[in-house]
Amino acid sequence: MAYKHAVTIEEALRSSGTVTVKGWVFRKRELKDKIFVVLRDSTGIMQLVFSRGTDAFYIAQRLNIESSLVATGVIKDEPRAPGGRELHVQSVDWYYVGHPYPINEDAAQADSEYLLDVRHLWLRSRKMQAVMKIRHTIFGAIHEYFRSRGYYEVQGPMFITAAVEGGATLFKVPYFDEQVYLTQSSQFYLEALIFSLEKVYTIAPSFRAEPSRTRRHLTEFWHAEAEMAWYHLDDLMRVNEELVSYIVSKVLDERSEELRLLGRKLEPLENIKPPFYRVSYDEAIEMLKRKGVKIEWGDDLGADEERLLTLQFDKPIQLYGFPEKTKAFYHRNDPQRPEITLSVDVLAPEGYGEIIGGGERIYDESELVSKIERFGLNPKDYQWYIDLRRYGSVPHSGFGLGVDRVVMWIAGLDHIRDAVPFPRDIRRIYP
Ligand code: NSS
Repeated sequence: MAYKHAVTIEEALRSSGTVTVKGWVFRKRELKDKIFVVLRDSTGIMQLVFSRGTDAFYIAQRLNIESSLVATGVIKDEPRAPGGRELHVQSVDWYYVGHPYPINEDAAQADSEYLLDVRHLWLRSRKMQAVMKIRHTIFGAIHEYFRSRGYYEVQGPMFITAAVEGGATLFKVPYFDEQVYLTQSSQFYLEALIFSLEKVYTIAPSFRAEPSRTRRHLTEFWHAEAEMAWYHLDDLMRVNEELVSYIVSKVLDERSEELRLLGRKLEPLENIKPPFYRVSYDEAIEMLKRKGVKIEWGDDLGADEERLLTLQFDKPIQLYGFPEKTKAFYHRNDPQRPEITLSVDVLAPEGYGEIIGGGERIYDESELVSKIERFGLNPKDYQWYIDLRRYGSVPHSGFGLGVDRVVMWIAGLDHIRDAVPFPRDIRRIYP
């Protein structure tokens, strides 16, 4: 085939002489005797020049934006072209004339609902391409972090029978003659696995029937969760700040060009190193009151309160010690102060807010049963989870990191939808 010996645009920009490139028409400008086509592939963009009188010129005339082609020509220096070089095309070896493209990238931001309708095409944009590359690096960094520190990768089921994070956001699914749910978190399954493997992690989808459309909620999101035997709250906070710092440093190393393309400021990211600020829930409530927020001890913090808090710090905050009733039943209460839990959320800076939720788990059987009852739940629904505490239970801790939220923060996006190739929320399940 014509494209067997083609090189990537990145390689073409570094080579000289005759080369073959393949890709898609990103821009096209037609003059009297020349056609300039900016070609894009997964590695970059490059200018192609077609001259009147050649067969290639008449093919180029017919190409619409996003039409595809393979072309051979000679590389020349051209300071005005992207990358400082251009390809003077001698032949078009293969091409496919697309319909007129329904997106004009220069005017693209105008209607984001439209861009969501044509998301399957908008993924070709420079912006989404950059976001997806950053996302790729973030997923890789999470795997590297855990695998290089003795964690085993495990998988929990997606069909489940009892709520982890409360019943309100469960998706019901018909399952033969029964009704089951889609998982909100793999946590309980990870807890079962620590008694075998001690330190485990998973990256999997979680599903929540979030009834409102916000900038940071999806109905299907990617959840990186870890669970560690013998770890206490302090050990957990160390893992949180190490993991988040590792992810950020990887993105800075590998994706600075993509961050620049997105207009992301780098200084706030360069600052992300352990230790993070540790702020107790009690202190946070006092800070918010001083800022004039109407809030009482015992209230949950929403996006607005989190935003206010993060804007006072130049690094993430580890917010710990939430009141019992603001957190799910499995959180271990502080033996010194039973009204609060040994829980911690990590809030990303610059207003982004919660990216991690976690804490110590109740490991004592009777303590767990009485808390399940205190929360108005039925211990029968949690039989196997309670059973874990009947045979050699140990102190343990774990957390869940919302990967899409981390992508949103690191890429500096306004909306979580743009962190995901095919976002799902209450009003959107297409394409
Ligand atoms: O509800 S969490 O705070 N905690 C859990 O699910 C625990 N069971 C995790 C664990 O300890 N293994 O969710 C964890 C994170 C949260 O901080 C967000 O970053 C993210 O998951 N999250 C979401 N991201 C996007 N959309 C939605 N709806 C969403 N819900 C949580």
